[in-house]
Amino acid sequence: TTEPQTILTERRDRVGLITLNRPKALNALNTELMTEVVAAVKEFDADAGIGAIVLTGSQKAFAAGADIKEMSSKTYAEVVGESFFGAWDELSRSRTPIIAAVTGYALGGGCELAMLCDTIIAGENAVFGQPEINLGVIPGIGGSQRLTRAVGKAKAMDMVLTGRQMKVDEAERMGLVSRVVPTDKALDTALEVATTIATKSAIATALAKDAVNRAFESSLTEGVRAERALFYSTFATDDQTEGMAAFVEKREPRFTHR
Ligand code: CO8
Repeated sequence: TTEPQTILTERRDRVGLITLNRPKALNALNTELMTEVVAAVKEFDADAGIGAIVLTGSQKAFAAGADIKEMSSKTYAEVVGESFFGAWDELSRSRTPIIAAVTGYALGGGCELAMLCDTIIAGENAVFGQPEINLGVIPGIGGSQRLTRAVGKAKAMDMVLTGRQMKVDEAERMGLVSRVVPTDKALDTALEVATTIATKSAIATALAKDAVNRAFESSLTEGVRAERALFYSTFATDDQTEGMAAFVEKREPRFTHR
């Protein structure tokens, strides 16, 4: 396998860190970067030694969108034929929780990529937006759907139709991000959150993530039923036995992810 050219990857104990690394293009998402991020997430997800993944960019830009220079000359036949950017969908198949650490611009595909992650920790300088309308196109990596689910119809229509940028305080008020921290602390905070998650039972975190995601994929009755079945299934794991025994014995649990 060849070394990735557009990202950096690193393991920190049970946390996998992926850093977008096209600084000259403000981490614009091109096909190569997409392929490398998807491969890195798949590799971490398949690794029993990794319990959480952090995805980040630079202080200036998480990602300033899909690569407009790569896209601009494509024809309809080409984008349809190659299922342009379809591989991004594979990120939502990761069972390992993915945390976005967003500083600077998260625009267009960058905002969509952050929303493909399970939660977003933002620095004070973070800026979100879906500016595709300014280019004569519309969001294409789930933005119209995930932004609407995250912030509701009125805000999503406002953002998608005007293409305006949303500063971090508005994004926090809207529930788009889970925490706002000083810009130079965003990555550290995301790594701390990931480290906390990675100490839990990996089976339980995967089931918990699945259960929360059901809220977006099903009716309330179906979602509650699915949650109950997933909850019951935790009683087939060693980690349930260990977690409850540790509580009763007033000690820290030693999860084996079994
Ligand atoms: N694509 C390609 N290159 C980019 C992009 C981008 N999205 N954004 C920035 N760059 C490049 C610039 O061209 C520039 O390169 P160069 O030095 O060679 O001219 C370099 O990065 C630095 O950018 P700026 O000089 O513009 O930096 P500023 O600090 O002045 O401005 C901004 C920063 C405001 C972020 C500005 O760069 C900007 O507006 N960028 C474009 C934002 C945008 O419109 N993003 C949406 C793109 S469309 C999209 O994401 C659609 C996704 C759906 C596709 C799905 C298909 C199925």
